[in-house]
Amino acid sequence: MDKKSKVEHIKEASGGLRGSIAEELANDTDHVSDATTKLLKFHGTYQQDNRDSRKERRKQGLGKEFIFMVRNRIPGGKITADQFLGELDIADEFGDGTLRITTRQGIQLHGVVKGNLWNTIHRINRIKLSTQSACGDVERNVVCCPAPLRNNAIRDQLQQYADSIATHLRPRARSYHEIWLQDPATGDKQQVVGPPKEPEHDPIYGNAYLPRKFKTGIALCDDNCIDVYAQDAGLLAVTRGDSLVGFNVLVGGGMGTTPSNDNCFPALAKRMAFIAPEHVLPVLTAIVLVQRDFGNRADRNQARMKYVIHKWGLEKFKSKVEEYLPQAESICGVPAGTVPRLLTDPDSADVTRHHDHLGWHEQGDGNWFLGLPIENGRVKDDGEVRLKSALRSIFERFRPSGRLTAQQNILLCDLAESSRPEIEKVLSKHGVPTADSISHVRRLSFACPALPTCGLAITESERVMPKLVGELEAELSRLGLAHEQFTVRMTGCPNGCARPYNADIGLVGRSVDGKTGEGKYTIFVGGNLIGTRMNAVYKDLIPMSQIISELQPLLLYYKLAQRDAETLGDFCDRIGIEELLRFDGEQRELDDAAVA
Ligand code: SRM
Ligand code: SF4
Repeated sequence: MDKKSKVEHIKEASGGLRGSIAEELANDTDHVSDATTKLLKFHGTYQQDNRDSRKERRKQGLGKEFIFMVRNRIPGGKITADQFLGELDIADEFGDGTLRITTRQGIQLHGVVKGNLWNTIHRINRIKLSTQSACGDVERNVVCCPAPLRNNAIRDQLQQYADSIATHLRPRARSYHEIWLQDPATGDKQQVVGPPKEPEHDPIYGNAYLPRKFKTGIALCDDNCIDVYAQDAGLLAVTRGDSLVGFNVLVGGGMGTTPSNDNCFPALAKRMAFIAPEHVLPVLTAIVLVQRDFGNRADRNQARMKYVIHKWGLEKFKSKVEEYLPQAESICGVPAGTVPRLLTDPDSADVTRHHDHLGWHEQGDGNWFLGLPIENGRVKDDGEVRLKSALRSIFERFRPSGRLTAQQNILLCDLAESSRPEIEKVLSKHGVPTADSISHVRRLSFACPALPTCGLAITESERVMPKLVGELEAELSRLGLAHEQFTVRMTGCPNGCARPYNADIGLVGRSVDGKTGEGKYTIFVGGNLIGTRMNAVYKDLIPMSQIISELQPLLLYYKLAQRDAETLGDFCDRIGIEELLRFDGEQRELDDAAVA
């Protein structure tokens, strides 16, 4: 029998995720214990430290500068004007003054000190958002296509599924409400929202929750903007005309990997079954129960559901899900036998397209939405580009509803056509670029936060991406390739938070030069915009300053040998890494000869 990992013991002994969180919040230290750090994740917050200040503080004999990241769980990224404005206020008052739209349609606040943590999470609940289970070994934020197309009932239906999955798979423990919604200092028992009605016993999570995080996403075949194949459980809508007829259920996607460990790998989800729309909750519950009972609880590097599927094969996994259906039906409160005991094979429907939803679009109800690019999701005022002020002004004056996208952008929705010129004026006055004013490559690229907040970051990511994209833009223009549409996604470590492993170009931080401090990256090529193909390692340990020159021969080859409208990822996949490297070598020899 495998020994359980330390985190398993902490969860089991926590009494419904309480542990000593309340006591530690009340003391006057600047940080919390290791066990509380682990438990706080379930409440939506990570203890971090400012990595920029480490060296200087060490010189001064000081310890780490502890800060907390606070993550909102926002199913489908649906947010009201008051909520967005509330988040801006909270970030100004308690955080570092920025908001970060995440790759799962959430919002993160950074730089919250421990003394402000309770107020931050309390205030988030006051604006009727939540951080509960935004992190931790539970169902994470459910992602769903955010486009507010009102003339297509399917979009609204998908959002309703996202909301009901999020509610159903939320932990039943009342600890979140006890800790964050009543003031421990004054004993103020006033609740912002009532405690959940369910008893403390959690039929889905038990007392040890899941072995690892679990992620669900809902997409349309012609609009895979949420990367459905990267989810633990993907629901791909199968439609006939304007009706939703069911979902293809995809299982076992995930991006995290440890390159030095052959047993760790990123994976695209596998197509398991076709289900009727009304069977979503019981089938998803059965999948979660299988992962709960058979996921690896000894080794957290092997604990995601993709490894259960890898070990068993898809057929055995599917049979096990079928076996768990009666239990799942009972938990969901639906009559036994509601879901056929043998799940149907997947429908042939598959992902065909991707949208970023940027620019102005008619919603189908006479109103408009504007998809605004937010570079790497960071909402801030920075020199000439005063994005945060522009968004504050637009939300205050025009009161749009907001939708956050899984590419870290925002859709400003339900706007009257007459407001368009005024909104454009606000954006231009604040120096905010719109989708039409930036290059294709900048529009489609994104990066994870990495330094200085992420404790796992090896290299820079968000902070270096804008400059790198600038250099790539110059190279693409030089080669006449500026019109091409492809994704470049960067992360500061192999965990894959910006989903780099199915991008046309993925850049993954691997190490840092001991002398210069420059980050070195693995370059992956050959994924695609629609997220259905993994890429492959092209070059490893490339210093940041050489990434563009290392890509030059590949881009030239693409220019010379591209077939019709072949995308960069399709081209790399067709040619193959070996031949791409042969061409690269040949070009370098020619260049050397020219210099000689
Ligand atoms: Fe992530 C851990 C940021 C989406 C895979 N992720 C982290 C932490 C919390 C670092 C940590 O554990 O100490 C990062 C916080 C950094 C900071 O300072 O903010 C972090 N992940 C993010 C965000 C903010 C990246 C972004 O650019 O937006 C995303 C928050 C999403 C949200 O709102 O819930 C984010 N993370 C993802 C995704 C993409 C997705 O879900 O679509 C992935 C890949 C998919 C997957 O889960 O496999 C992802 N994050 C990871 C992993 C690797 C998991 C694994 O199976 O190995 C870790 C590390 C871990 O869990 O041990 C991680
Ligand atoms: Fe941190 Fe790595 Fe995720 Fe980037 S990919 S946010 S560096 S864990």
